[in-house]
Parts: sequence; C-alpha cells; structure tokens
Amino acid sequence: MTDRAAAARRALREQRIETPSWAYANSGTRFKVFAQAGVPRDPWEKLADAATVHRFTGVAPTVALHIPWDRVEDYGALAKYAGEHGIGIGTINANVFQDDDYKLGSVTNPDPGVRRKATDHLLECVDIMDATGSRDLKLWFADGTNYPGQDSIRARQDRLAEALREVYDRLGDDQRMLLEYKLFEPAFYTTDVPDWGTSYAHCLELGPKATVCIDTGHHAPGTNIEFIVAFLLRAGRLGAFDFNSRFYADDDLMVGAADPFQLFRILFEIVSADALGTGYTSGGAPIAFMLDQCHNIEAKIPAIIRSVLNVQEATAKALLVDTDALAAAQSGGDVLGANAALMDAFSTDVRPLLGGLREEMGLDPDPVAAYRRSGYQERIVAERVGGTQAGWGA
Ligand code: PSV
Ligand code: MN
Ligand code: MN
Repeated sequence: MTDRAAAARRALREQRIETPSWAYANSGTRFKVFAQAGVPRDPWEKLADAATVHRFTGVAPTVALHIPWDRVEDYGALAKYAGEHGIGIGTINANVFQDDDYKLGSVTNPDPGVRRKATDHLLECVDIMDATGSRDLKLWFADGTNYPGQDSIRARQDRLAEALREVYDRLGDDQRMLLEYKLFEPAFYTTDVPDWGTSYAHCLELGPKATVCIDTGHHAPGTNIEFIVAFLLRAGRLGAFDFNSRFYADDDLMVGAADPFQLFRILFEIVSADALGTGYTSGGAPIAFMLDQCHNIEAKIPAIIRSVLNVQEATAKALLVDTDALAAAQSGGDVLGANAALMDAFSTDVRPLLGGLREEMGLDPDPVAAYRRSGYQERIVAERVGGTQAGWGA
C-alpha cells in the first residue's frame, strides 16, 4: 500500500457520519406517503435502526433527533437507551414549521405572540440538548413570504436576529448553533435565511458559537457548493453538512446518488483544509457530517447504509489526490496537469481500499449485503406493525 493510501485508511477509520432519525420512518412527497413494512413506531425504534446502521458501517455512531417528531417523556432515558445500543444522540433539530400558528412565519412572524411560542420551542430544544448531552442545535426556518408587500423584508431580519440572540445566549459553553439556509420552499417570494451569506452574517453578529450548516440540497441548480465550503472554511464558520442529493429542488435523495463528482469536490475542499477530523474547528467543534434524507420508495436501512458508503467513497477519493503533483501543476500554471491530479483520484476505484479497512475494523467489506443477510429486516417487519410517518402529517 502506498503511503497516501495508508494515510487515507487512517483518516477514513476516524470519519464520523451522523444519520437522521426521520430517515428511518415513512416519508413521501405532498402527493403520497408510501408506507413500508417494519418501519419504526417511535423514537426508540428509530434509535435501534440507527444502531444497526452503525453496526454494519462502523462510522455512524450518532443519530440526529427532530423535535417534536422525536418527543419523549424522558430524554435522559433516550440517551441511555442509545448508549446501550452502541450509539449516541447527536444534533437536535428544532421544528418551527409544522404548526398552524406558523402560517406567516415562526421567529419572523409579525405577531409577537407567535414569535414567543417559536423562540420558546428553540429554548426547549436547548433543554433537550442538556438532557441528551448533545452538542449541536440545528435551526432551519421555513419563514418567508409569498407575495411582494406581504411583510417587511427588513423587519423580518430584525425579528430573526432578536430570536437567534435569545437562543444563542442560552447555549452552554460546549454547545453550538448551526444555522441552515435554503433558497426557497415553502416560501416562494422571499425566504428569511435563503443563502449562506445571510446565515454567515447572522452567525458573525451572534458570536463564535454560531456556525453555518450547508444542506447540499438547498441551492439553485448549478451553484458551486465547493466554493461556499472553501469560503466558510477560511472564515472558520463551517459547522455542519446536511448531505443529500438533488436533481431539481429539495429532493432529499441519497447523498452521492445524483452527482458523486460534486460530493468529491466538496470533500476535496474539506480534506485539503485538513478539516475532516479535529484539525479544524468552528464554534469549538469539528465539522458535523450529517445526512438529511428521505427514502420514499427505497428500503430505508439499506439506503442509509448506501449513503454512508457513498460519503466514505467520495472521502477516500479526496484523500487520494496527489497533492504534491497538484501543487506543482498549480504553481507552474499547468491547468491540465492540475485538473488531471483531481480527475485521477476521482477515477480511482476505492472500494477495495474501503473493503480492506472494514475487514481491519472487524466488519463485513460489503455492509449492504451483510445487512441483507442479517435477518434484521425480516425481524422488524414481523415485530413492528403500524410504523409511523416522519415529519409532515406525523
Ligand atoms: C428543510 O428542508 C430541511 O433540510 C431541514 O434540515 C429540516 O429540519 C429537514 O429538512 C427536515 O427533513
Ligand atoms: Mn436539512
Ligand atoms: Mn431540506
């Protein structure tokens, strides 16, 4: 094995990918939710499935919760249960987009009473983080307007800043705020946090514990996401990724399915800034690599395993770039040589390298096949009757 491959293997062994609780449950589009047999009926069963993904991949030791979708009486008990299953509870995702009160917005709503209700929910999420030991609070706002004149764009920014300040000040020393942006949907005329620049500006105003979350599905077609990654890395404000794939809008398909080359380019920026592990921190912690996906027509657990493998494959390729050759070509003005250094790595079949790493970790080299052979799917289909729907309509 070359030195570069050996170093790649060490880095891949340390890589961590968080899975989302909602991806294990039934989901769909606004047209139809296709129920699948064996899906979790409560947060406890979602955790059991997340633990199963970790058991077969070895690199997915935490699961993100979404509140109130994952509301339980005792969050300490939920965290203990996760620990007993070999995983931990990761990011807490707030939800201020599903209540009738939020028709005109949550923290940016013109009604101060609705704003209070929304901010109180965000503060409750920090209480939950205290109980679960979670480090990160992820905020995404569906807030915006549909028609010119509907509300003051500027006043909504002021209301947003006020709510964020209150929540930021409630964070503990080891807790971070991840502010996610999204171009459009459900609002179609203005969105209150539409892009990385808006998120970054609010984070700067708030302080060092506020960092940007890049959801790869939340951009206009053709957006150069790796540029955003490079900019935020340099500014020290890249806190997290919500990985998924899109063809058209916020499709939430498996990461690396639509455009594996884009995923490679993103991960190359991360690797070249030494930001894969603890070499880079934002808000006092390394980048959180999370999935934010919905598996509407495909089997969920194998799809999540596949997604984890897709991130690993893109990372492995990024780690194999011959950085010496790249640097020489770049400084010598050799455009084609520099491009070839990237393309050579992207064209490498990294599956044998990853299979070998898994064997070294005591895992099956083919986690999807191992899951299929394990009998877990048959067991949950037999045991779980009446699985629930993730999110919308839950
Ligand atoms: C919004 O589209 C989003 O990406 C946010 O992260 C939400 O929390 C999540 O989707 C719900 O699936
Ligand atoms: Mn997201
Ligand atoms: Mn989304």
